Amino acid sequence: MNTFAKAFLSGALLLSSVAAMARNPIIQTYFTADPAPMVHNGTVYLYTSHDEDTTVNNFFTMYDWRCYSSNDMVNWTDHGAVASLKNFTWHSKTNGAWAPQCIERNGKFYLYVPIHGEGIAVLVADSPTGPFKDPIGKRLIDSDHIWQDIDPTVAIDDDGQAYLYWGNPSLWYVKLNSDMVSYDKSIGDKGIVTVEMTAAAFGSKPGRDGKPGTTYTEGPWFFKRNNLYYMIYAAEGIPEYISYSTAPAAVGPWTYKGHIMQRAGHLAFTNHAGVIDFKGNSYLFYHDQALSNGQGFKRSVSVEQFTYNADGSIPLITPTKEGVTKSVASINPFSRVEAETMAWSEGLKTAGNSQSGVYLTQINHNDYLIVRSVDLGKGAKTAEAGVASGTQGGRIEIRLNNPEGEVLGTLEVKNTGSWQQWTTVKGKVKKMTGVHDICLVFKGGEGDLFTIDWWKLN
Ligand code: FUB
Repeated sequence: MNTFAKAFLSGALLLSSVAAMARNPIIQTYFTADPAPMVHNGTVYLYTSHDEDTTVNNFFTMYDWRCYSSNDMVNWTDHGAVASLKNFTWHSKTNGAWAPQCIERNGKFYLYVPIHGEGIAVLVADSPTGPFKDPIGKRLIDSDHIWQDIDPTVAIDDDGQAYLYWGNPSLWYVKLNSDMVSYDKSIGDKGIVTVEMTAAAFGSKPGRDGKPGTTYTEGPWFFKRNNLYYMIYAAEGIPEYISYSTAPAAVGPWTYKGHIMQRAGHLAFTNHAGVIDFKGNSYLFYHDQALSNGQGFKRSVSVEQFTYNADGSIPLITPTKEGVTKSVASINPFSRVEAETMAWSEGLKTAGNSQSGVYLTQINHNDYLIVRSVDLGKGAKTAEAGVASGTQGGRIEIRLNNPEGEVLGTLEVKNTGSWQQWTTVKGKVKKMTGVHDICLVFKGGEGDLFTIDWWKLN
């Protein structure tokens, strides 16, 4: 078991008494932060930054950006690291892959990312999960304050004008051109507009220099809903609240509206919001330090469902372990379910390559995953899974609800010759009808047992 797995396990053991119920944090295989959800074609794509398992120099240790997707808001499919600092050739940073956001325009996906200390850059892809490429070969935002150029947030207004906001502790914006990779240089300072930071706009708090300032700190999340423009942001320094302001137009003037999420026990010293409406519900994504048992440089994305007040204001939202309790769709197990699709797991990691895509790895005895809201229909007779093992193999127990639930069937996995030599294993399952949570529990001897790419019922 590697260092991460051990660290994970100690956190997981603390959580284990509630694991059967816990839905937050929503990703357990990696440390994820700075959530940026994007709704596209009935699916939520969640872009995150990624806190490495090993923190270097007691500071943010972040090399790449990850993507997850969900159709039901309780199960998340891991698409791996979709971009990294290595996507850019014009800088020399080996750390600093901070808070991203992606948006679609005319069938292309634009991923805006800060490289801490190098400013804000953009990548483009034909699919929400990449591959992403650098279309301009230089930083996007040409400013003289690149250390403060972090946390880009982007939205396209109804008239087609796209706005990119960003910044810590100031807030700037540019009007992106329709190509999404350049901006209108005719406004502001060579195209960059500095937002006026007033107490009325962002609440009042002494600045770092002791002079009057505002609560705005970083991590803006900009969007429009029902003719109101919202700016949600991390506020009030460290540890951070999440607060928000609204405006009648994309460029303001902003009016401070107060807190959305206050400080709470398992939150980290930073926080970072992403808000979406999906299938008739509203959701606030944020990050906490629950999984790392209190390590602020090892954060994890969580999500809460909430309801806007009738006047469009946002209620105070409590961070919970339960998270989203109601799925808005069910999983069809009669077509291939990716093994990296799950609501909860313990002890597992994902890996990927161009041949196999993303798969589950570091599977040890008693590790498990839970897939929620699986529609077993009229029942299945057999199950199968795509597996590989370079060692002794093991078995997959298919159980109802949780690791102690009723065993529906077992799949035996033998050595397949190598970790990339994939084969399909099959077994019988008990008939069970209706919608249930399904738990795959992995059993075997010492060490890594096998890897699993997908499973399905027949
Ligand atoms: O994740 C690195 C930085 O921490 C982000 O850019 C900020 O928003 C804060 O979450």
